[in-house]
Amino acid sequence: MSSIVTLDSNIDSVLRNIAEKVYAGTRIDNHDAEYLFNHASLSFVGSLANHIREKKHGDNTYFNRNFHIEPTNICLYTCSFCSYSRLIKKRSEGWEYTLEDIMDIVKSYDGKPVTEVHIVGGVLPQYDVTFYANLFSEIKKHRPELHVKALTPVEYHYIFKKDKISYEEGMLLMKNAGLDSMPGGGAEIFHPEIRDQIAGGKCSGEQWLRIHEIWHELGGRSNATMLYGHIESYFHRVDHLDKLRQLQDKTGGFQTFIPLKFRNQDNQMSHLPEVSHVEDLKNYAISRIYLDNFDHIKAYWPMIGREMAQLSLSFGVDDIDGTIDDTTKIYSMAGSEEQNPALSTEELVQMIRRVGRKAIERDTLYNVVQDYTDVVFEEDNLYKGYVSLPVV
Ligand code: V47
Ligand code: SF4
Repeated sequence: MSSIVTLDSNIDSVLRNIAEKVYAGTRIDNHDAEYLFNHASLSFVGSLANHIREKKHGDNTYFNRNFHIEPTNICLYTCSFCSYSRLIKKRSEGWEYTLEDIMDIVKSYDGKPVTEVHIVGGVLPQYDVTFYANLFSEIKKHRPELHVKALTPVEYHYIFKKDKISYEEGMLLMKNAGLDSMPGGGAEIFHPEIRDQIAGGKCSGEQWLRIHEIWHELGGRSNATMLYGHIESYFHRVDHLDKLRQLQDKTGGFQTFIPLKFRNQDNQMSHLPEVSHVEDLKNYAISRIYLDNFDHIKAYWPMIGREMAQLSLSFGVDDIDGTIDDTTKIYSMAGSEEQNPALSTEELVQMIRRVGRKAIERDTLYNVVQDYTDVVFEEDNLYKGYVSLPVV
């Protein structure tokens, strides 16, 4: 695929200037990004984002083989967008896994070719520093090569404060116990005007950023997210991206940025409508254009659905996460199209191929596990000569 944009002579001068910056490889500023959100067409931002995506990765589109473990869905916090948490009052509707329960889940993947376990869930007092340190070292003892991507600054801030240890001491302890990387959750919207209204008393934007910074200083890698499409304005989104870009300039420790679309089923913000697919694609594209120092932009398919994940690959996205194996409930409980998210490796590969991209299985740190370009599946013969193909 190639992306060539010819600039219409009638194009507004601000947009022309932004396009020239992008083609020259120059960074856009916050005003530019807000201008794109407010005034640019979908095709305009899409072309620029696709140009950057192809410059960085060509047609390569990454996925991995992973599973999630959510130790509990009961939580002390009360984030107003959360459909997943059962407050302590409704404890009977929730689950609280013991270390043994979690190890049984890990062991159920023995012999399967997964490379990553993603662990994240609610915040409760019994899941403390000792619990998680023991859990990480048990997983490593059992399956040393399995990458442990676990917990966010929401949990770390809570457990370190409870144990009266500093972020620095705490993150070092986690690293020594076996933590390999940190997922991007808990970021929501950093700006206090919004965060104070939606984040239910959990860690601040500054604390989220500081814990990632310390982790990066220890040599660790992590991801970053942004929960968009609720009560924030474009100013707040750009402010969020700005904070991430600044930290990335300092540490270089972020791998992937994952925009997360607010889903409105069964939460305290259910009265808000969800944003359109056009808005989703614009948001991916502008994130790709603005975050010039992030290698990857990920569309999380259990959240936006398979077809939107395919479309996003023309709007700056180069990664669609993993096989998941129906092990996360965060999005099905919030109203996602994907009620039982699980895709086989073949299905993920076909999803990527059917929009003309190359499927590359990666590990968590983006080392190539397998390039599927020349791999032929039985289904390829079945659909030979067909004009319309199924999504997967
Ligand atoms: O922080 C919760 C979001 C996040 C809703 O790092 C919601 O590879 C939309 O961060 N509508 C957790 N979003 C998930 C997460 C994640 C997912 C996949 C990959 C990675 C990675 C990280 O889910 C939370 C919150 O922002 N969330 N409720 C909702 N109703
Ligand atoms: Fe708890 Fe996370 Fe839900 Fe907030 S988003 S209530 S921290 S489980």
